[in-house]
Amino acid sequence: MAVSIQSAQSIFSNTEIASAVPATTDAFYKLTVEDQLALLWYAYTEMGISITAAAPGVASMALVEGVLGEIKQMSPAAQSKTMFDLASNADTTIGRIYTSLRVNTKLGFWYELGQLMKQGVVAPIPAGYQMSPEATQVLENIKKLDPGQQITVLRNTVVHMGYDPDFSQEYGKRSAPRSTPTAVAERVKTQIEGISEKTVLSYIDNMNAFDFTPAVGLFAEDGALQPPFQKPIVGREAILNYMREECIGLKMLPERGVSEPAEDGYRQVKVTGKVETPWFGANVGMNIAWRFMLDPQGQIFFVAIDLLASPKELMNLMRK
Ligand code: ECH
Repeated sequence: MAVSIQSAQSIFSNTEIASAVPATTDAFYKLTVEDQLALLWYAYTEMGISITAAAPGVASMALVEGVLGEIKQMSPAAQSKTMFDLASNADTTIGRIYTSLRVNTKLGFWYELGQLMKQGVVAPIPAGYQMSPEATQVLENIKKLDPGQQITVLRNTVVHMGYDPDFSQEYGKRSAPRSTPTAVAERVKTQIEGISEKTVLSYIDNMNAFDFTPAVGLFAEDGALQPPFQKPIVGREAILNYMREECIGLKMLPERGVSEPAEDGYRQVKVTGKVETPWFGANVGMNIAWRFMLDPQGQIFFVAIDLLASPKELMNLMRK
């Protein structure tokens, strides 16, 4: 059977992914919007991990200063309604502006609102608000997740707020801005125990330097990248756009891996390690696996990035 993206998706199929994340996210969306907002507030404020001071730097906050200023001027009731409208995907001007923002700017926007809520400048969740038993259960489930999984749930909810007239959340529909790569002299060369494939090492080096053009050059023309819990993004152009949107400030810390021949001269490589987001820095290390399928020319035909079920999975390099 010839290698296809579909067949590559199941390499190292015994990798245990954090399926609690989509399960919790599904349960979250069954709640009322009032409960969703209250739950996010409690989850965010009680999580015990904090956003690093430098984080909003990745967020182009100038783009939302106007909207934040407008919200500050509103009555408390109008402020609550604005948040409700965003969370319920209502068609409002602010909802449309929000949808046009980059992911990091959306996160920065809610970060600022959270600060303003703490200061009492923006309406807080009403004191004594009683969440439904279902919402309390979802909150309890979130608290049991590991920090990397908790921030993934939070991020997903923020990304899906706002009003999108044509549901065009897909990559490739709008182009993301270029970034400035780290100067060559400041780059550190990655070493991964058990891995000598140049393609894999260069992938990590370029990603850590935010040098996305050469990173994408490592992919086959019709290669694919599959982010956690998502469908594969296919083709160099779409992958480049995705990286510019999602990968600024990420720190990849691969630890170990295994490499073995696959059919038709392909090679399958699994690497495990940590990834840090600029939002939480070293406060949260997400446990990650990269499952690469390299073509006979050594190009990346497919790579899946998995959020792992538990730290124990970092040691799971079984060949299956
Ligand atoms: C308040 C109450 C009202 C409602 C809301 C509130 C505010 C919430 C706030 C939430 C902030 C959340 C944040 C979450 C950040 C999460 C970041 C994550 C990043 C994961 C990245 C990974 C990267 C993997 C990849 C690799 C590759 O090799 C290829 C690319 C890629 C409380 C006011 C809403 C403020 C800041 C989870 C895993 C390794 C696939 C990207």
